[in-house]
Amino acid sequence: MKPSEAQSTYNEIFSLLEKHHSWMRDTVNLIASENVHSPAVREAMQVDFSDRYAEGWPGERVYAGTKYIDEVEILGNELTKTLFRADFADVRPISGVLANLSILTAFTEPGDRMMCLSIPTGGHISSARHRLWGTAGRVRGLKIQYFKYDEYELNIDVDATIRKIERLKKKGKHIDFYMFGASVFPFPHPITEIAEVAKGYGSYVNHDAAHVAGLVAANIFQDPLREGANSLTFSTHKTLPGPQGGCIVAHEEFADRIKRGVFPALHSNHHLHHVAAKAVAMAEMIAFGKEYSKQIIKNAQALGSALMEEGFKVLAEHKGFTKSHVLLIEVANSPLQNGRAVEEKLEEANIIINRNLLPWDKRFGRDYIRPGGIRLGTSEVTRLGMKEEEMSQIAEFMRKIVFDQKSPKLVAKEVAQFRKKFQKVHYAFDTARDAYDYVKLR
Ligand code: DSN
Repeated sequence: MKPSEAQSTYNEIFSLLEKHHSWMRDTVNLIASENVHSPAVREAMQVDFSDRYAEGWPGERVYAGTKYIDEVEILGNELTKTLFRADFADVRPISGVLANLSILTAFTEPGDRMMCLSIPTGGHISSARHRLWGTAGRVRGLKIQYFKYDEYELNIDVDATIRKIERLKKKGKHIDFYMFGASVFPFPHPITEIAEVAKGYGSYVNHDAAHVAGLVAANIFQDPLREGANSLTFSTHKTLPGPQGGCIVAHEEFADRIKRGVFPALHSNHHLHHVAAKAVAMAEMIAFGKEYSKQIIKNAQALGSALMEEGFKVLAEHKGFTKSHVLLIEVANSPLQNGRAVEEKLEEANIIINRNLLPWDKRFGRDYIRPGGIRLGTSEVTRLGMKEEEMSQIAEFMRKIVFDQKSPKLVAKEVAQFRKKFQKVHYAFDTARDAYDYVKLR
């Protein structure tokens, strides 16, 4: 490539970035694992920390030049401890998967056995088996057993799981590690009774709160460290609206091993600008997290009701659809027939959602390419200030695409018009910039 061509590609990159920002201003984003962070979090992410090294723990660094980095990281850990009511916090993991792998590295050996949720029942790929290239199976070499799952309740079946644990134990198949948490997580997991059995056998219990970290922080979903979990791993960019990244909180007795699982085992340098941004997000959540999280849940429940009224089959109606930010909807019997077709048509209409396997999809020969369901989350629309009334409007847009087969291009215009009023981030100290402003530094 000639230098002049490099310059035009360089220009094209920036043009694509600006187009993305401009598109985000017009869209309704209902991806359950995403959110929009505040201008303050964005400011913290673009500081010089991104060019520095600070391997290790504050006060025990392998590099010089870290005096301010250390102070910010200590503040980040302290804010996280306050927010999660925890003795120990480590804001260094650079993703949720690496937070999980750090814990698995600290508390398991290859060949150990882990119990978690399967992917069709909401489990995450970081917990999956060797043959699925899951992190726990393929990278850490763990054998995987699944929690028994109640497809109607959309939750772990406690009695059947305990019977399974005892049955496996009798066969000499001890479970060394329990991973609660999920990527489809509408209802709190029943940790207490299972953790009691697990701990009776000397096993370790972690809760992967990636999706629900903000709700756990606000103490309105579940409180895993008080319900029997030894530690909590999570990502910092879902219901907790920080930068992309991971985090661990735990009871003090597990701190030393966790620190070593993070460094040196899995991170050389961690991402210091993201540590700064995480610290800012934790402060925002201490101040605004309760109010924000309550509205996320109210909006998810309102969206569930509104979608039912529009003709969608929203799961778990008998329990009010959800107690978190997430909804699961069966679309296999809709005119579009599968989650992928729904995802594609809605995207054309400026509504961003994702397709999702339903617990029973495999039995109907469906896979994750064309699953029977879609998953929706209300974290981002809530951050933009939307309330229950707007959820009805969103459900109406979705009905026009999925059931009325209206032109996505026309609906896209209506969605963009609807979005005009919701351009600021709420639940933050500073909101001078709009949520999706493109900030030029060149
Ligand atoms: N894959 C993400 C999700 O959408 O749930 C979690 O990492």
